[in-house]
Amino acid sequence: MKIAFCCANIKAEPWLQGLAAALQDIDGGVEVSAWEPGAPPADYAVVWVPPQQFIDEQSALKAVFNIGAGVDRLLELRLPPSLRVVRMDDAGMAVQMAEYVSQALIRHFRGLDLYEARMREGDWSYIHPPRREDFPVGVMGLGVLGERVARTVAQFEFPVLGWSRSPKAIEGVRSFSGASGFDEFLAATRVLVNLLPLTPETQGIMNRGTLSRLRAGAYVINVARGAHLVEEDLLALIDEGHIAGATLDVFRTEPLPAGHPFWQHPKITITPHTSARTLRDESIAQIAGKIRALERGDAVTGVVDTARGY
Ligand code: NDP
Ligand code: OXD
Repeated sequence: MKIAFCCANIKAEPWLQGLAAALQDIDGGVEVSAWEPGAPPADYAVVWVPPQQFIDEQSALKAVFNIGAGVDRLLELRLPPSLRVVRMDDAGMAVQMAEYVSQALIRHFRGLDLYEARMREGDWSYIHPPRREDFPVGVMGLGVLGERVARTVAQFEFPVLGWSRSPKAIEGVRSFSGASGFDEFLAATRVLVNLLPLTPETQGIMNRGTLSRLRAGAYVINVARGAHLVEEDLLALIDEGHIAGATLDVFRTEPLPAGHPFWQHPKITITPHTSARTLRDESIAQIAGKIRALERGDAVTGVVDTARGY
């Protein structure tokens, strides 16, 4: 079995060794190599933002494994309609996302930034504790990551709402779905968490129109994709006082360009697309398990519906 590794900006060697070790006992043996133009056809591919040439040349793939949860960049390529695209599902990302969103929410809710500034000035004074009921958290996208985030936040006894394409039954989460449920979801939300995939339907979904419908004093946590947010609209709504601030992990242009207003904005906390990193060992174990399942003819989870876009 041949496996081609084609991941932009990722050191190949540990992946090649890890995949070879995880599949060493497969029937007929395994050869894992970093792809180069003109390489012989592989049976499986492990990719992150591969070039179109890779897809065009590798026409015998039984499956392509995307080593991230989001497949938006991969689906920008011309893919053969029959190509099976498999994304990472969880593989250690859900717990990271839950801790990242929880810290952003709690930091805002408890006023920890303000305390930090006061402590530096030797100011030993308290902020009146806010009421949890006044901070309903709305999670857009209740998939592998969003559901985990919603359940975790519910543990802290915040009211939790969720919005997805299809209705969900998640304990402690009020579920809204589809276009018809969106307005009610927004109107009831104070802290908006975005965990949608980037698709033509969700591009720019956080804009003046939608963000204005959130409860006054809203807070935005974007951990999905930069193109979900109309950045200028967020800045304007913060200036106007409708939105209290934001924690942003993803941006329209990454790395965030020098001079971008987000770098220095006092009400915006930024991180460099790091809320849930791909974990190599967990990902290799998941990919190897799925290759074994596919070889046996079994179904695997995480297969992308390329027409739907996630
Ligand atoms: P899933 O595919 O498991 O979940 C997607 C969710 O979004 C589903 O609940 C789906 O609804 C919902 N959804 C999709 N389209 C719509 C729509 N048009 N309207 C309403 N709901 C919709 O994805 P994951 O949870 O694994 O990942 C989510 C995203 O997080 C990724 O696509 C990626 O962009 C981002 N991400 C960011 C990372 C970071 O470090 N910042 C790391 C990892 C991922 P339904 O359930 O009904 O299908
Ligand atoms: C992902 C990401 O999609 O890292 O997994 O953003």
